[in-house]
Amino acid sequence: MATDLDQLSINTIRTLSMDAVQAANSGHPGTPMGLAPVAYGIWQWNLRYDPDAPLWPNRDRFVLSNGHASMLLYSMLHLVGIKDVDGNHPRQERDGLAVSLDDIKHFRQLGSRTPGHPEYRLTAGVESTTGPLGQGVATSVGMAAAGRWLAARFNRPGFDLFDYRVYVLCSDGDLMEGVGSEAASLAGHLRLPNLCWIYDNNRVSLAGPTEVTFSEDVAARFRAYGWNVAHVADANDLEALQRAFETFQRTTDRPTLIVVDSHIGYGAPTKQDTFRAHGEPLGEDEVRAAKRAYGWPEDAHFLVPDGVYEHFQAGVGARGRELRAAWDTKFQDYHAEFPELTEQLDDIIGGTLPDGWDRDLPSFPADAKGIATRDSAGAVLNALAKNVPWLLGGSADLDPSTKTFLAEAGDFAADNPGGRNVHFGVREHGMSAFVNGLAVSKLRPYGATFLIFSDYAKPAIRLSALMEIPSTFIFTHDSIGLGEDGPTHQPIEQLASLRAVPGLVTIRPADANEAVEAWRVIMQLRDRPAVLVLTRQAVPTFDRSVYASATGLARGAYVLAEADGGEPEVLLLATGSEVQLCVTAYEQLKNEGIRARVVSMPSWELFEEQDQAYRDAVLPPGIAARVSVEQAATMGWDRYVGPRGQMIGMRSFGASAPIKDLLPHFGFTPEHVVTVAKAVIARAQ
Ligand SMILES: Cc1ncc(C[n+]2csc(CCOP(=O)(O)OP(=O)(O)O)c2C)c(N)n1
Repeated sequence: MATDLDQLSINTIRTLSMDAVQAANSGHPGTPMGLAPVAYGIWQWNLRYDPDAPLWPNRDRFVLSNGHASMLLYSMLHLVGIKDVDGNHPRQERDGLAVSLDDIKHFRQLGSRTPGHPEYRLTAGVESTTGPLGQGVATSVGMAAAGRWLAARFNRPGFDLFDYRVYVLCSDGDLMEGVGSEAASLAGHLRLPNLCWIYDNNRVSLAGPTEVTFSEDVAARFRAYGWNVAHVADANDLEALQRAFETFQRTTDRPTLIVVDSHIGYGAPTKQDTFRAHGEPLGEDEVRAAKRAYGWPEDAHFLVPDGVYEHFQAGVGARGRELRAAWDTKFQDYHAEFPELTEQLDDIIGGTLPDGWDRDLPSFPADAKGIATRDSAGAVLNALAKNVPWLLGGSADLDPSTKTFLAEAGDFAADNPGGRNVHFGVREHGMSAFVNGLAVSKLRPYGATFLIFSDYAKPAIRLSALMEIPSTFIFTHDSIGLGEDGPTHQPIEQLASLRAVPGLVTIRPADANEAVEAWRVIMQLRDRPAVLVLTRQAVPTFDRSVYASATGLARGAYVLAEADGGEPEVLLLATGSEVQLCVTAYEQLKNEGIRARVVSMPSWELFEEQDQAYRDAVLPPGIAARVSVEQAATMGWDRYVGPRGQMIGMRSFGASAPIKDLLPHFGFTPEHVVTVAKAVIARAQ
C-alpha cells in the first residue's frame, strides 16, 4: 500500500526536477513529472543497489534511456544518496561523483555533475551515457547479456555471485529509433530474462502527439520479438507497477516490456499531456500551479521534506547494504574455494589483464605474398582469447569475412550464456551498442563488420569514446581494394570520420606484424575505445630484418624504411595496404639514387600523443617534399603532407572491378608514387 511517505518522495522527485529545469532555464521537466512514481517504485522496492558501493559487481542496473529526462535520474541519485565512485579510471581520481543538492541547483551548468544528459563516469550511479535515443536501450541488451555471461562463467552451486537485473526506462523515441528495434529483436532472440524495459507510453514526443508519427501496436511488436509484455494503465498506480515488476522478476525465459501509460507534465494545469511539457521549463506560474496540485508549498524551491532522505535509506539503502554485505561474505568464501576464478574476477573488476595475456601472440615471418590483415588479426585475436577468457564478441553476420570467430569458445546463446562468440545478425547498430553494454560491464568486447558499415556503428562508437570505455570495433574490407563489390561497399570517408572522434584510437596496420602490435596496444587500453581497420586482400609481410620493427606501431607512426646516406629528399607516408606501395617505390627511388623515407602511420591518434621531439624525428619539419598514400578521402592528410606535398587518395566513391584493374585506375601503384615523389622533390627545391 502506498503511504504518505511514498507520495511525498515521489513529489520530491517531481519538484526537484521542475525546480532544476526552471533554474537552468533549460531542460525537460515533463517526463520526470510523469515517470516519478515508476522510478520510485523501481528504486525503492526493487533495485538491489547499495548506495555506498555504486560499483558493486552484482548490483541491479538502472538505465535511463530517455536521457533527456536526466533530472529524473539526478533526483533519484541524490535522494538515494549514492556515494562517489572510487573506480579505477587511469587518468582521473574518481570514476563518478555523488549528486548533491547543490549539483541539482547547478543542473546543466559548466563543470557540474548534472549535465543535460547523463554521462557515464562523470556522475556516480549513471550506468551508461544516454541522450541519443535508442542507444540506452540497445546498450542495456549488452549489459543484460554480460550478466548472463558472468553468471554462466562464475556462478557455482551455492555461489550465485551474479544474478543482477537490468531495468531500463525508455520513451517513444527509443522505440521509434531503428537501433531500439534491432536491440529488442536480438534481446528477444537471446531470451534475456534479466532485462526489463519500461516504456513510457505518454503519447507525446518532442514536436507533438505521437498519433502524428507512431501508430503501431508496440505491445504486439514486442510479443512478436519474443518478449513478455505487461501493461500498467496508470503510472501513478504503484501497486499495479509493483505487480508488473514482480512479473518481470518471475519470468525466467525472456525479456520483459512493461508498457506504462503516463502523463507527461503530470500536474501542470495547462501543459500536462502536451509536447510543451517535454523540452522547455514550465514557467514560474505553471510550476507553482503544479506544486499546488501536488499539495506542495508553492514558494519552496529544491525542497526535500523531512523524512524523505531517511525513507530512501530505510528502503533501497537498507536492502542494498544488506545484500551487498551478504555478497561480500559469499565472495570471500568463493575466494577460498575457487582461487583461480577469483583471480579472473579480480582482473575483470579491476580492469586489468591477466599475467601472460600476450604470451601466445604470434610473430609472422617475412613473406612477399603475405596475408590479409583480417587473417593475421584474426589469428592474433584467437591467441589473445586463449589467455583472456573475458575477451568476447562477434560480427554482424560476417564471421567468415571478418575472421573474428573464436575457435573453441562456444556460441553465446539463450541455452549457452557462457559462450564467447556473439552472433549479432545483420544488426550493426544494435551490435555496437551491445558491445558498449559489455564494456561497461567490465568485459573486453569486440564487434566486427565491414569498414563501410562503420557508419551503422558510428553512434555507439561515438558514445564509447565519450564514455571512455575499451570497446573494440573491428572493420575489415577497408578500401577500394575489396574490389568487385564496388562503390556501395568501398569505404572512402569513413577513416576521416573515425579519426575525428575525440579519444578514439583508430589503427590501420600495414602487415601481419603490425596487426600483432595493434592488438597489443588495444588490449592495454583501459579508458578508450579502438577501431581496428583491416584488409580483405593479402598484403606482404615485411622483412623486419631489413625494415624497422613493427613495435614502432605503438607510437602511432614510425620510420619503416630509412633513406641511405643522408637526409631524406622525400617522405612517403601511408597506412595499411598502401605502405607496401611506398616500400616498393622507395626501393625504386633508391635504385635511382633518390633518398626516400617510408613512414608507416597506422594510428594518427597515437602519433599525435608522442612528444614533439619524436614527431619531428619521424617527420622532420625541414623536409617539405612529402607524399601521402591512402585509399580513402584525403581529408586530414594535409596536416602531415603540408602545402608543398601531395596526397594520393580517393576523390570518388570507387568502382566495381577486380583489384588489379582498380589500383592502376585510381593511381595506387608504386610507379605512380615514384612519379609523384619526384614531382614533389622538384617542387620543394
Ligand atoms: C537519436 C535522437 N534523435 C533526436 C533526439 C532529440 N529528441 C530528444 S527527446 C525527443 C523525442 C521526445 O519524445 P519521447 O521519446 O516520446 O520522449 P518524451 O517527450 O515522452 O519524454 C527527441 C526527438 C535525440 N535525443 N536523439
